[in-house]
Amino acid sequence: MALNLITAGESHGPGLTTIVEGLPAGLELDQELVDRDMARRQLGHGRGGRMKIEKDHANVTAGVRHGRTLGGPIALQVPNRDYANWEERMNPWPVEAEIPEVHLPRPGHADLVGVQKYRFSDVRNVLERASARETAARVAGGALCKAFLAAVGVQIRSHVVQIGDVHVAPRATPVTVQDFEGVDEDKVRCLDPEASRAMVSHINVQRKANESIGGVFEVVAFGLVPGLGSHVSWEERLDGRIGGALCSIQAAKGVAFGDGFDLPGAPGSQSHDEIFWSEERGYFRETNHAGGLEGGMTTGLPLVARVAMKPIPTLTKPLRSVDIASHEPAQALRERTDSCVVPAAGVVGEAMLAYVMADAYRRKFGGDHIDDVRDAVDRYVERIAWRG
Ligand code: EPS
Repeated sequence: MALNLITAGESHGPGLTTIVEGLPAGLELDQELVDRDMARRQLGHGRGGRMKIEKDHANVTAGVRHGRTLGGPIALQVPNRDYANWEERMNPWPVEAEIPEVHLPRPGHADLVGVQKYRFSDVRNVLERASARETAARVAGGALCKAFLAAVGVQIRSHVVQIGDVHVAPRATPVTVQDFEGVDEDKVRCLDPEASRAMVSHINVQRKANESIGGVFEVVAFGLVPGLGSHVSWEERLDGRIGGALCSIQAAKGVAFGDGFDLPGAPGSQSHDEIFWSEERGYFRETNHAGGLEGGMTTGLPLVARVAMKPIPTLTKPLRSVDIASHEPAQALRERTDSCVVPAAGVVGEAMLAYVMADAYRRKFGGDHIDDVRDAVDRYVERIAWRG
């Protein structure tokens, strides 16, 4: 049994829809938890005017009864408050008014290639769906995946480790779930207060200079059992599945697991996690260079992924482009925009990792009711004598 997560919706259309198919029946859900993640995604220093308009809330319209899943597809609706201001321009049906087309593609956005590929003359037909507004729908669905994972003892957290050229200080000890207490209160969702202050002022300086700002977030899953995913075929290797899901986030340009891009420069003897066994702990490791993945499978150590985000491509001082109607040089479309979305992207990363890991649990353990899933996990944990 695989899990599917589908989103639909345009940034300034009537709303976003998410369908999550494949969760077991009997799973307890909490509206609060969904809306909390929706609100967390709207946080972060560097967001623009749109976040003052939206206050995201997901209405469940299918698949749940009295707070428990029924085993069928679950549908979530997230209305776009801003639609009230776009009703003519984004109406699903023809309108009387003359709606001018957008002809100025932004370098770095889907705009130009999208109109070429889909035979459009109006860039808006592309940008509305390409917009990172769609991540609100992913987060709504991801919250359901997180609820499923929590029921089998898995927690997912994220934090920002770099904004522009400002990095967090290297940690003396590996990050734990407890370290994330209060991370959402920090303006850039960073665990290092000194780096956080420097990140905020970097955003302020760059924003004043009409720049957008990229960075890196880290997303961590705690409590996974060893052996999710598989080495037997490339499609089942979790490095690929997780990497694909995280790189599908708008503006994501790279993913690294564990020591990632530092590994090529390290000697082999310091790149792997030696194996130990004791009566008390069973198999254990003292390091996690691999970021919790070996041979495309979870090792049972925290799964640690870092995602590099490019500076977002809508700029308040636009780059050079071409008018697609006249082919004359022109400045790219200038729209209301965010300047830095890395803190929010971390929450989206949680949703994507939650989706892939929930899918991995569904594939490995099956089960029509959540208690069947729990029983199957318990039996497996007992068989491999995993102590967590
Ligand atoms: C986005 C542009 C901005 C962002 C939007 C993503 O929207 P607008 O054009 O309406 O100002 O605010 O993100 C969201 C609306 C959101 O909910 O995250 C883009 O071009 O990707």
